[in-house]
Amino acid sequence: MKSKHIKYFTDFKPEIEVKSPGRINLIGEHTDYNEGFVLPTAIDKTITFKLLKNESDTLCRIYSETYDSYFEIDLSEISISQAHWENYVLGVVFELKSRSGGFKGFDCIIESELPIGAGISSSAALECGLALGLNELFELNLSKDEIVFLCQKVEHDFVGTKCGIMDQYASIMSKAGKVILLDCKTQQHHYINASFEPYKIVLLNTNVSHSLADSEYNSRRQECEAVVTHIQQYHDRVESLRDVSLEMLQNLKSGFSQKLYERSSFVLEENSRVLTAAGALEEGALENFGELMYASHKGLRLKYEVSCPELDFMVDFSLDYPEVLGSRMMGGGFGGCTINLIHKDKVTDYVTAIKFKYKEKFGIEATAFIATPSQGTQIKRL
Ligand code: GAF
Repeated sequence: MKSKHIKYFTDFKPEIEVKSPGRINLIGEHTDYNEGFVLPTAIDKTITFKLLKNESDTLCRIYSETYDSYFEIDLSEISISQAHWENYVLGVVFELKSRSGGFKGFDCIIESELPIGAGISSSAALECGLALGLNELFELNLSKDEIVFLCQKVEHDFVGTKCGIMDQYASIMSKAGKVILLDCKTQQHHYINASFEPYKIVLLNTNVSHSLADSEYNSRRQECEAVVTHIQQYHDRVESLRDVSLEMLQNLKSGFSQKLYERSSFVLEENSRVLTAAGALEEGALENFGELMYASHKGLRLKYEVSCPELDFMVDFSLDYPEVLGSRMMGGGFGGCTINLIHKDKVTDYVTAIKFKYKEKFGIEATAFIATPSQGTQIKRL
């Protein structure tokens, strides 16, 4: 990286600072792109953006120590980059510019506390933080909802992951101390107190990220869509798996493979688990909540097939520990973190024990941290 850039960005006087959080999801995996339910919230780890308009009509300069990167964008010709992470930035700039004539050159520093590939959605934090920051810097007046969908589009078109809206929604809309029960079909949402006392939400990072993640993610989405297309021949009001009942699936299962039946029945069951889990949380029935987390993992592992040996090991390990109420893989799968509810007095001992056994089995250091349900994106004019 050229030192003149580092020097410039060291003396930089930003106009806007944005803190954009990662997210956890208590339950409801692979349901969002099927227009189902999820129960996520933002966490207390963020990506920080510092932004300043420059004098140019077309030049944007992006600097990041975390990503060990400096690059420039020419607003008159934005195209997909070979450097994977740059595409999140390029995509946001492309989408904002195509929606607004008032978009000009800017300079930006990006620093992150979010581990990449951990399943806590550093990608949505990156897109959403930048989009909201630029929205404020250039007074583009896009609503938060518009930004959610713009960032999802960036992920589809620039990054190639055909994701749902959960991550962007959680990163932007979360409230401190709450989880969001989000209906991904209507975007109706309801905040629920995240009162897990005396349990803590602990993330255990396998520190593996299997390369299948992106391609398998997109193929799961296609599998679900194939089932919907088949069912639509008989039920014309069906738009997504959200509109399908278990009875409909069973009646029509001769029209698709057993594998597709497993995939789609998982989605239907997971949707129903989210609603039951939200009710359990409101009633303080935490043991029920924990059981639903285990059931979610079982479905993700056996029916949806998005888990991996490292995640399964962590979840299985917890079964012998009564201080763990629930444990499951979180996010897209094939690596990243498990999310666990662990009694606050036992967190340290439990984490020590699992790290030791995990290292013995896989030769990899697991990492752990307590996640606190936190406020969504915060923007300051400086
Ligand atoms: C990833 C995606 F980005 C989300 O949209 C969601 O589908 C999740 O995987 C699985 O629940 O985080």
